[in-house]
Amino acid sequence: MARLRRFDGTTDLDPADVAAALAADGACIVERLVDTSVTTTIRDELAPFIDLTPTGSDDFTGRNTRRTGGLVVRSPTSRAALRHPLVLGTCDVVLGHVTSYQVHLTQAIAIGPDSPAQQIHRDQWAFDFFPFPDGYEVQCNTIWALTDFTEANGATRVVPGSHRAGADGELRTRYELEDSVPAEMPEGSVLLYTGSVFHGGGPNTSTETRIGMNLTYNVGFLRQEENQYLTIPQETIDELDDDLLRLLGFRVGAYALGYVDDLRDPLDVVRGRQAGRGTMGDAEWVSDRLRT
Ligand SMILES: O=C(O)CCC(=O)C(=O)O
Ligand SMILES: [Fe+2]
Repeated sequence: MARLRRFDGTTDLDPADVAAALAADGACIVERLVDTSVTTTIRDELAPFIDLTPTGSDDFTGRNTRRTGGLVVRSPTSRAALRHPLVLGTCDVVLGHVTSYQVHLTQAIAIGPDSPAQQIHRDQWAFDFFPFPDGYEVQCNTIWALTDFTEANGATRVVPGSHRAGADGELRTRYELEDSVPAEMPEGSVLLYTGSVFHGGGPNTSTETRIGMNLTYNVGFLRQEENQYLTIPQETIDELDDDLLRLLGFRVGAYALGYVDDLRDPLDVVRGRQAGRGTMGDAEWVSDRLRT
């Protein structure tokens, strides 16, 4: 069984190397990318919300797993992870074939003791199982270890190389737990993986709760899984800078996706600015395409 490639997050890393590992295997691990003081703060900020989150209602979401969203609102410290330069640099490469990408979802996943494994899946199945061409990535994803991830406590399971297994369809039940390896990593590390690689939450046979922070990104022409416009209240919007809001989807994707009324930029709308003549997305790129 192939192992996952590992990088030392305490050294200076080139996003191109991380992206190359994703192209080769569909997933890789960057160990200790943030200090445990950061993950401790995020855990503390989220604890009251995780406590109030109900457990999942089916096997896929996990009947003893709590999925807590809205992390940009609930954990100010998670915002730095969301825009970590190594992660965004990797997204720039993995999703470099599109005009823009955005945050897809933010979710703390707390897998409680005695949880069975989640079904092995591709995250891109969320798009109604559309069979994206092999090699065409629509998502670049992370799971940050907010606790240590061990095989026993439910470390994410990944099938290295399965991102190139072919387009979807009959593949749906192709991989089982035995085909996967556990993404064991110390707290503060991050697992990066594509939307195409087969993976799933591992079985938690321990007495601890495993907490991961799933921060994912998708191409600007697809819908976001977590609706950021209704998740982030105006008070929080007012605290965030323009770049982070754009990353969260407060922008026009491609040429014209997501504008407001008279072709206004969503960022102008939430900032209370009157737009001039309407802002299109990547107009130059589109006019080039129209010419050729
Ligand atoms: O919790 C995990 O380790 C993975 C969860 C997952 O893959 C999912 O919910 O899509
Ligand atoms: Fe997943």
